[in-house]
Amino acid sequence: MFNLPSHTIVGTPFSTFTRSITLGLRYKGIEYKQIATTPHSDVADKHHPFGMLPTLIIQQVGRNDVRLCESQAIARYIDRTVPLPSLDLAADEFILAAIPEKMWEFVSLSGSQGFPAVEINVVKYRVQAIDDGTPSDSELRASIRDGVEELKLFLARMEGLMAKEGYVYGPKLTWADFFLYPLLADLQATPEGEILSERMLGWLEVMGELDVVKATSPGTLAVGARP
Ligand SMILES: N[C@@H](CCC(=O)N[C@@H](CS)C(=O)NCC(=O)O)C(=O)O
Repeated sequence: MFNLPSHTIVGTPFSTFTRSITLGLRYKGIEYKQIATTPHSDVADKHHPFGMLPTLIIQQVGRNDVRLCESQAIARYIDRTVPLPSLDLAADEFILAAIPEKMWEFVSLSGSQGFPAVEINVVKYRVQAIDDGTPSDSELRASIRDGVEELKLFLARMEGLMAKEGYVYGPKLTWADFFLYPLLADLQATPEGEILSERMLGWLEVMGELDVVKATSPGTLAVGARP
């Protein structure tokens, strides 16, 4: 293996986008340091033009550091520098997808539709209510009812893009799994996890057996952590 640069990921393990990247880094055997910070902290602002998470800092001897943000751009960097084991759908591996790029479609939908549907509209309110001890469970359920209905739609649509068993694309683990997993692991850790279908629960179980999933769970909602 050629000499890889050093890598530092800026983002709390609680951040779902950050976890998608640490899942990929670990799966590819890329060592990294992690600066566990929240969005819009001084350190997040210093490394990301919009103060968001994550940023990957790539340090190469004799060269200026590169700061790479946007998780899909980081995933492309990881794939280019360490192609194997692959997290892509090769032309002969896809099951449901008509073309390998469908995997990136799934990734993009997980971020653009899934993050708001899971985290912003539902999980965030539930966690706040747990931490504050108010509103009551029934008041909270009433206030997030619309969000939960939207979330059911999101889950059904994503499930429609998935193979019937195994990973998102059946036997082949891909970035699609790593981008959806942190969101649904958070959802499962809340009472609203009750809306998860049998297929999604089965998928979460399969994912939960991966070493990289176990290794990236400290600091997440599922183990009771906070940002
Ligand atoms: N498109 C970005 C989204 C990253 C993102 O939304 N990260 C969350 C934390 S998981 C964040 O920084 N939120 C703060 C904000 O939206 O201002 C990516 O793919 O990296």
